[in-house]
Amino acid sequence: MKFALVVTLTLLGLAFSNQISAERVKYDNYKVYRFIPQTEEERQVLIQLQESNLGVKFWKGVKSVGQPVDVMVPPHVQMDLLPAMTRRENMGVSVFVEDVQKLIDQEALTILKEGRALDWTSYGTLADIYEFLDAQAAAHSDIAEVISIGTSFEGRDLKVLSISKSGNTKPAIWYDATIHAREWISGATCTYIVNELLNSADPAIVQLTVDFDWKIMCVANPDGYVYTHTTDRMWRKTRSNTTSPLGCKGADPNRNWGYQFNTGGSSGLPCDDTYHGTTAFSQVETKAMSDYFNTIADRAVFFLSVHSYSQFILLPYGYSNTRYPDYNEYMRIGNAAKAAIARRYNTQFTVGNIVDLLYPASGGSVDWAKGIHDTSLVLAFELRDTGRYGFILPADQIIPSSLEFLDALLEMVAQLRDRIEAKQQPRSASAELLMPKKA
Ligand code: 0X9
Ligand code: ZN
Repeated sequence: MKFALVVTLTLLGLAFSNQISAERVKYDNYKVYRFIPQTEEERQVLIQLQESNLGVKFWKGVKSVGQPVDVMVPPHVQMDLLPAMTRRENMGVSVFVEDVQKLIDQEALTILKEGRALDWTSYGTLADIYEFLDAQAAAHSDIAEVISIGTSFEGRDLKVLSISKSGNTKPAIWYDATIHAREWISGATCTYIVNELLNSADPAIVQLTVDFDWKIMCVANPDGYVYTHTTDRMWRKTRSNTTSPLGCKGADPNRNWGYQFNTGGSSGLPCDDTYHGTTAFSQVETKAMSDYFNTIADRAVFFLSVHSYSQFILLPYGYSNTRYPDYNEYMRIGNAAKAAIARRYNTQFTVGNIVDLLYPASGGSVDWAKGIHDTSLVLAFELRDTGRYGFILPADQIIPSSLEFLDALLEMVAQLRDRIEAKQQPRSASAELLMPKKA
């Protein structure tokens, strides 16, 4: 009890100081611990810690017994927390990140210099990424354009790069990244893929834009992304106002979609990282994305949402592990993508249902795409790494991560092509899968 009180009070103080300070949030001597609960009781302890949610930030939420949980812990809590946790005999504890601020500082040295174009050896700001997208669209204006699908809470354009050699008649692929602001590798990989789609001479890559139209949103949460550059590298949510008297901002844009909204694995508390918002699509960003997807849903064959970290290929649903008719087909394609990734650098991804691999999480974008539109293929990715650097993946991994992800993309699209061909043969099972259902 005493322990809980001390932790609560110190963390409350921390929550306040973080909220009211307009300065950069610093993480000096914050450590990331990896806990591996060995019993249900130990798992419950972690859930309680997660629910306290004051200053201790879960980089990866509590899963099942035996599965790792990564928790970022402020220095003054480490002394209280660690003895309490390690008193539990079996709980595996190791330090994964010694000093979060050191990683952030190292990364800051590699942020793209002002006025330089993206080169995928450093992370770009939102301005860099938007400039790149605009320049690419201008240079390929016969087949590409940047569409503003709306405006973010803070008034920024929500940009989708549209690539179509067909006059928008071909099957379409939706691909979004950085819906969670701190997951920088997802946005960097996304611009790398855009560059390949528009500039590569490799026939296999050229074919990707011959057979499909692409709608690509490399920064789905621009306000949050800017905030990770200016103020808090560990920010996840949007930046909208909430009713919180503490002044907490933002909702989790991957808990805010309108299918099985608020049915578990999301929070009603505005200060939480998984706050689902007041209603489904309360966030202008998810509203704009879903409105736009509605306009292409009848020819969309793939809804792809890319996050980091953990190296997972995730199948819907996140609200429950309900199996659907094409579940095994999704597993097969996921496993083919996993094998394609491993071929290059032997990077190991794990394939499976969101609930089975992670935790229940309702209101996610892939649940909406699958549940409302039954888009032919719906997958979420969690890119590198498995926790050594977590969200602060060094920039020298942008290119390798992008190359292996491109391999996965080529494989998944090859699978889609097979299904389109199978569609020519009436009554085939695959053909059924490819026919989009009306909302
Ligand atoms: O919890 C999430 O939203 C994702 N993990 S992350 O660490 N990147 O935040 C998992 C996405 C799974 N998708 C759904 N829950 N629908
Ligand atoms: Zn994410």
